[in-house]
Amino acid sequence: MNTLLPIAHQFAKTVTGISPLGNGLINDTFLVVTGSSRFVLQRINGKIFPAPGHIIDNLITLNRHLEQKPGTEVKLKLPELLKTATNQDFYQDGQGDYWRALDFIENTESLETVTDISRAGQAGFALGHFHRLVSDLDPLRLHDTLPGFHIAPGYLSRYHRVLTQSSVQPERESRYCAEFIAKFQHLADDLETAKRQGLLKLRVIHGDPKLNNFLFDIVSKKIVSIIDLDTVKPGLVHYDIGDCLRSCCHIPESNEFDLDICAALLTGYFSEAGAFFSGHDYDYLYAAIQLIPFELGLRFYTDYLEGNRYFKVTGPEQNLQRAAGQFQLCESIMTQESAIKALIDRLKSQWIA
Ligand code: GN1
Ligand code: MG
Repeated sequence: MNTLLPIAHQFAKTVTGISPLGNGLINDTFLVVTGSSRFVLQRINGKIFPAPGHIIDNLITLNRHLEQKPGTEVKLKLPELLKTATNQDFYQDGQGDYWRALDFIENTESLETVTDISRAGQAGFALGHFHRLVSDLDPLRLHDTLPGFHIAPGYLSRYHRVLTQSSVQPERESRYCAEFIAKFQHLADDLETAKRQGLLKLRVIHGDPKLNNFLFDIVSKKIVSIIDLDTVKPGLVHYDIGDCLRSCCHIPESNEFDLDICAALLTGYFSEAGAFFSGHDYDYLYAAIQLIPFELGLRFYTDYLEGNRYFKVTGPEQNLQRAAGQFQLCESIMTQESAIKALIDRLKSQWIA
């Protein structure tokens, strides 16, 4: 609190409380209470985001785009940047760290697991709505805030580099991860090859649409906001759909993939995105659903081998366990491949003549 107070004061005169918020693995996030309201204060992790100013530029571009959409009902309220006392969009402290403040969207909650199926439909709808709202924003107007993010072949090469330098003794769980990667590493190229071939096109993506980045209104239970916009940048919507599904369909007790949640989520998604999803987009949907948990497992495992430099951990083995969880989820997806593909075909036939 003591070290944070002068930073919070850059954004508000009276500060009555500061407490940690959420459980992000990259940035540091706090809820600041003032005499009259609350806001979110965040230190952007400058070791990971090479140009924090670009995140702020993108947020401004995005908010402006949503403000200028005549005839379109915008059902998501994105957090707005608060200015510092000197009218800046961020504050840079003595260490060179970037701090920004965002308005806190009141009367909302975020969830760690899907508590009932209608929540999954909501998440799909909200992601589809977000993609639809930005479908006419040229992705090249946005900065690439995190080069290499979701580029699976890049994560794989890094893994191979780290592996040759690692002194970690392969214990049981670690061997499972290494063997899983060796067996399925061919998956890493699926989406990037399709992108290079022009089959999948670059669009504006959220980058991190996991369940706890959606805010549900506590009364209506409808999603009213999508937060954590640091990785809004040019990319494939497939990364987003895969990421949303891997987080919503993950049954934590067993690391299995819940197909009913997947069906509800995709149905919600296509009610908004069906209009712009192309035949090729459908063709690569299963590949994305399978790839994103593989990719996240690969990222966690590589970080474990490197000594946990990227994702925050509470213990030295946490990234190893996270990795194993993602690989088990991926296995569960693979065992349900035909059912997932049948679901995709069913949805495709409703939208593509
Ligand atoms: C990171 O910090 P957080 O939790 O919002 C990561 C995501 C991962 C997620 C896994 C920029 O997001 O890609 O899916 O952890 N964000 C970045 O929990 O790497
Ligand atoms: Mg995030």
